[in-house]
Parts: sequence; structure tokens; C-alpha cells
Amino acid sequence: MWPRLMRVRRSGRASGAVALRLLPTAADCKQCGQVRYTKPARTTAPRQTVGPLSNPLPHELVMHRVGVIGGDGIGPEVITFAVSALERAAPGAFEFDLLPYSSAYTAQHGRSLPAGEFARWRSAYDAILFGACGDPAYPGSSFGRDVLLGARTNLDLYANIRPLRSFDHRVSPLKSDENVDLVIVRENTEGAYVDQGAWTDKGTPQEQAHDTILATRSKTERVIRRAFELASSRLRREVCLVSKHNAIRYSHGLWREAFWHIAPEYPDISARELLADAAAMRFVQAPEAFDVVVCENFVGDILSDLGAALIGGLGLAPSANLGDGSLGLFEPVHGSAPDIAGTGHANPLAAILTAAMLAHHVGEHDAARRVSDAVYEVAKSGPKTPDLNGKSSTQAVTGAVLARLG
Ligand code: GGG
Repeated sequence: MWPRLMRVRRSGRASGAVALRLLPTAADCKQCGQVRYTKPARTTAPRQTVGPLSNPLPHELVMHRVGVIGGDGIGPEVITFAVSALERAAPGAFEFDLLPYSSAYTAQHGRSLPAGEFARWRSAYDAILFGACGDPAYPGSSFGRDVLLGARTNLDLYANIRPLRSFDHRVSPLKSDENVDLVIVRENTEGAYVDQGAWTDKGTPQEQAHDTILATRSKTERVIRRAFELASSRLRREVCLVSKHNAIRYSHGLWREAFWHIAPEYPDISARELLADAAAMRFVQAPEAFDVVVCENFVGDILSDLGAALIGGLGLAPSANLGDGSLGLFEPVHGSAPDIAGTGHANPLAAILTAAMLAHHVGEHDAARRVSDAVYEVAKSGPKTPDLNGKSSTQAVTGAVLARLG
């Protein structure tokens, strides 16, 4: 159920539903509640300057357009609450467009998306908020591959930024109470996920299958640079390359060369590397020793779940898929959790933290910080869902976050 008061617009194109667009009428300070002056309503246009004389609107008057895909399983449930958090933290700052894509949609329409949809997103949205993919009712559905992996490649969202921060040592399997505060930068468009390979001689003793692990020098360098840039905004200022170059000699060998070629461009960031197996062990033994970790797609996929386990599970693991353009796709790291879908007990915090990353990306920095602070406060001392050893519902946990947002 979408919250009643949410300012949303259902996509006419995708769902055929009636458009509903309510423009904000902000006249007071949304942060302190005081009426200070009457300002014009936020608007979605004009976004870009078209000539030297054009005068873009000040940031605080621009409405950010967000395409929202709940997707499968718990996705729609948690994304609904993530949207509520943005609405509460920055009233009138966002316009949400609900997109109906899911495994069920794919089965019903014979395709996951209308033709040209990624191109439409580029001009229609500032961000996509994505829930989850995977529905056992539709085994083998191409929804996740077409929409999530498809967006990463078609929109060239090459960096998957996955921050992990400890919030409560009681839910961590670690004995040590050292804090985890690391970010995994996972390459998002290549590696083992390029869907290139073959499966031959099926049903014979010669049956063979192989997958290509692709690493293009320019694409590897750009994500490594992104990791160094990110490290330069953090206190620890360290980047660790994780690869398996001793066994995966070509593609991971290229990663290693690219990494050590780029590292000297950032003399005030320390650089080091670990083999993936050693990194997995060090994640468990001394996760506090990591700051920014950069790796190829498959390694990043695995390490981010391992890292999430160290802070108590996927319930507080957000992510941002970013490229060089302004459009980003934001998703909790977790999947669709079909076993708890519809029970009302999915943890909404990863999705709400994801919304905070989205807010930060579009320039709503104050809202982003307040949402993120509220999530960590609730995770520490508020109601908890069963994955964090609590008994509370998705709604109760979200209510605690919203209450902290005023
Ligand atoms: N929250 C998005 C989701 O459902 N992720 C699950 C998944 O299978 N992701 C694949 C990937 O991140 O490559």
C-alpha cells in the first residue's frame, strides 16, 4: 500500500493509470518549521540551461524526479517506506513516478520493459529507486537481468557504491567490538556478469560450460578512479584492490596493472591489494582495517554480502549505482526475500538508507544526513524487525524513523 498522502505520479505510459501530480506549496522553512518567507513552489523545469542567458533555478526550488520500481517480494513493501522517509525529510522536494515492473509484469507482458524505456528514464528522471528482484512464482524470469543488470549496462552505471557501517555490536557475529565502516566499490558493467559464454555437448561426458570475465582497461580505470575519489572524501583515505590475479591471470591481471598505474595519481591516498580469499578472511578477522575496497563485479557481489553479514545482515546495506551522468539507480543490496514477503516484517532500513543515498546524490544533503542519522538511531535503540532479533513490523520500524524526522 502506498501511503495516502504521498505525492506520487503513476506512470501513464507504463501502467495506464491516471496521472496524479500535486505540486508543493512550500511557504515556510521545512527544517525549523518557522515561516520565514514565501517562496515559489518547486518545479521540475527548467532543468538545464540552454544558452548563456538562461538562468537556472536555485537548487532548493528544483523538484527531483524519481522513478520507483518496487519489483518483487519485499521490494514494494520496503520501497514504499523509503519513499515516505524522503517525503518526510524533504517535503515537496521529490516527485515520484511509480513504475510497475516486476517478474509478474514480465510474465504478463512478455517483456520486462517497454522498448526505449532506459532512454526515457534518462530524460524523465534524476534517479531510479529500485526494490528487489526474484519471484519464485516466475522461475527463470528475466526481470532482474533485464531491468537491474540492464539498467547498469544500458545507463552505464559502472560503479556500485556499497557502504557498510556497524550500528549495534549485539547483532554482529564478530567477537570484536571494533567498528566496521567501509565502502565496497563494485564494478557494475563487466566482469563475469557480461552474460558471455557457452554450454556445449549437453548430456555427454564432454559437456562443458564457460563464462567470460571481461575487463576493459578504460572501464576498469574509471571505476578504480571512482574508488580513489571516494577515498579522498573519507577520513581514512585508503583504497584496497581485491582480486584473484594469481589464478584469474588475464582479467584480474589487467585490474592489478590498472590499479597500480592509477594509485600514484592519488599520492595522499594509501593503496594496497589483497587476494580475494585473503580479503574474505581479513573481512572477518579485522573488518575495521578496510576503508574503500574496489573490485570486479563478481568479487564485489560476494564481498558485499559478507561485509553485510559482519554488521548484522543485509538489513542495513544500501547501494547506489552511479555512472558519469546525473541519473543514478539506488537499491538496497538485499534481494526479494520471498519467504517473508507480505508478512509485514521485512526490514525497511536498508531501503531507507538507500533513499538517503539518493537524496545525497541529487543534492538534498541535509535530508540525506537526517534520514541516515534517523536510521542508525533506530537500528541502535529503536524497534527492530526479526532479522535484527526484534519482533517489530516494517511499519513500526519505519514509524520510528519518521518520528525522528519530525
Ligand atoms: N535489491 C536488488 C536485488 O534484488 N538484488 C538482488 C540481486 O540478485 N542482485 C544481483 C546483483 O546485485 O548483481
